[in-house]
Amino acid sequence: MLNRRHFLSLSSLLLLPVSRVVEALVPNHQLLNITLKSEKKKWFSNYSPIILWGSDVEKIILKQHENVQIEVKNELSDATSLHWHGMRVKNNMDGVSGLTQAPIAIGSSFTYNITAQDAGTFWAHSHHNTYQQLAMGLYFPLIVKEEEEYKVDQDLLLVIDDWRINEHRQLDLESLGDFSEWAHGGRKGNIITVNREIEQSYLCKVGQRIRLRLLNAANSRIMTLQLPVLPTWILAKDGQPLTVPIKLDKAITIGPAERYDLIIDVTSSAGNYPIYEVSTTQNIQVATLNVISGKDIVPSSSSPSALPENPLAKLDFDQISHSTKLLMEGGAMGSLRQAKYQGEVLSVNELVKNKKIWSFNGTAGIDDKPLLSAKSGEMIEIEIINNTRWPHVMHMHGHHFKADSEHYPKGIWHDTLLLLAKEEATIVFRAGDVGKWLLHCHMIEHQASGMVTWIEVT
Ligand SMILES: [Cu+2]
Repeated sequence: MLNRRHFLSLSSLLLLPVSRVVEALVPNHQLLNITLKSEKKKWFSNYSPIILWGSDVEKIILKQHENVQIEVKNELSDATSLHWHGMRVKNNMDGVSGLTQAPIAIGSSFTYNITAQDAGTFWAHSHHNTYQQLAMGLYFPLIVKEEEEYKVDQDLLLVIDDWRINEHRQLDLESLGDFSEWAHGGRKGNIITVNREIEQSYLCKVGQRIRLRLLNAANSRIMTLQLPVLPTWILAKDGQPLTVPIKLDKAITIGPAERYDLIIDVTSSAGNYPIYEVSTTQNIQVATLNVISGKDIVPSSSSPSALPENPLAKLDFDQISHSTKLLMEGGAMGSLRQAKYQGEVLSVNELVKNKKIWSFNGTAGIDDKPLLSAKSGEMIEIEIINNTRWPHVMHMHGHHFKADSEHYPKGIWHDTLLLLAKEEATIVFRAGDVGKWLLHCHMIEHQASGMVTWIEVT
């Protein structure tokens, strides 16, 4: 039986305009056109629609190995660029404005040439004035389907975001750039959406096996999701399959930009099964699985099979050619006294005047020199030392790595890694394509205020 709340959310779903899901299913050089523009969402009755930044696509679905040209037209009121997070693209397609491309000016276009090397759950998001543009919603998910279909009864995608809303029920733009937040845990929103809607509900049937793709699109909120008590496994992380799916029997923590693919077996009876975000004292209901009777025969709930491996280069831990440290310092209650900024050593007071408060190896903001330079194919090891009182979520562009972190199943791949306050972790990867690859904190206010470096592959 649907209660009134769920009836409202289901009926509002039916009234939504049909948005565009671009499926590029014809291999080889298909051209997609995407327009970046503002969009209106009727989230609050009795208020004008809220205006977000987005695009004319809801998501992109590609097939593994497919090559596409994606012409991105910028109809926003600011220059921009798109980064294809987790996708192993050529460096000049990586979308980092100021490093791998000039920003796409207002009214102009840029064509990204992308080959979907790996199947999995990825996303595209702004990499220009990111702390503003990401907070305004400039992103969309990108799913690369396995060559051979991985059979489930439903494939659900939940892109979870938090938004800062003001008293007029519009995006609170005035608080963008609040430096106190930058020096602490970053910008947090006051409402949570799934797939850019409030109170999403998903219809499932008893007996179904569901692939649930989770993506944290927030600027800085580290989310902990309490899923329904149903047999659940982790199938993939950051787009890369686990060799053996691992049973999940507790809440799952997802840092900004991280993705998880889960398998959930709906073995219980009909009813509403909420998903809560429980990282704060408030338990926020973010979505509901609305389970109705179905197959009648409840599955035996056997472990799901693994996804086929993606063609990542194998790691050889005995052949590491480059070993370096990355010391994180700064932030509120930190010990940072000075740091190099644009070639000059500045005191903390002077750094703050330049909106910098975090450093990597004594440098705040991007440096002319890379953290390290390696030849394509060489093995790299970076020991990350979080000597701050804050968590950070490190994202390596263009590469997946392994890490000796205790919070994650052993031996899995990441493109984004959560490090808690004072934690250390060593990441190991093989240098990929030639170019300049960014390495930064994906709590985007931390990136903006200093936590960014890059590696050079020659
Ligand atoms: Cu950070």
